[in-house]
Amino acid sequence: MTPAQIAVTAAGAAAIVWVLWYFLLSRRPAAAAALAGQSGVQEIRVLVKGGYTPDTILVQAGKPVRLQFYRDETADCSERVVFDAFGINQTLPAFQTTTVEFTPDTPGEFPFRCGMNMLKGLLVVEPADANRKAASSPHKFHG
Ligand SMILES: [Cu+2]
Repeated sequence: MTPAQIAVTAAGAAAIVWVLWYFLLSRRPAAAAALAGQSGVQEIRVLVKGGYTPDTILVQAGKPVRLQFYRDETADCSERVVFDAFGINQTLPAFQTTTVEFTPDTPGEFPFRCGMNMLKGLLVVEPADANRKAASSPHKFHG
């Protein structure tokens, strides 16, 4: 690996550790969203074990969403997670964290589910906050 690749890998690992720490130590209610730094990526960790925890995920429209599904079981039921509205049908290996990324452009409520439509969750996309949007312009210069 080049130093740049190592740096990117290390940054990714640090981000994952932060997400784990954040959601394990801060006992949040059902809905949770975190804006991670200047990138404005909304990172949410979801525990997959007999269901989705949290099963309601609150995000803002127009900003990238990064869901970290940790599947803490081998039950076939939760083998896949499906977001019909976003064309996502992702395999979730057992005892691993799988990242699902997309950007919801329109506010609304978008169900997600397992491949068999037994486990269910809901992604709630709220209109982007006008003030926040102005402060996190994607065209901001990175020095
Ligand atoms: Cu299922």
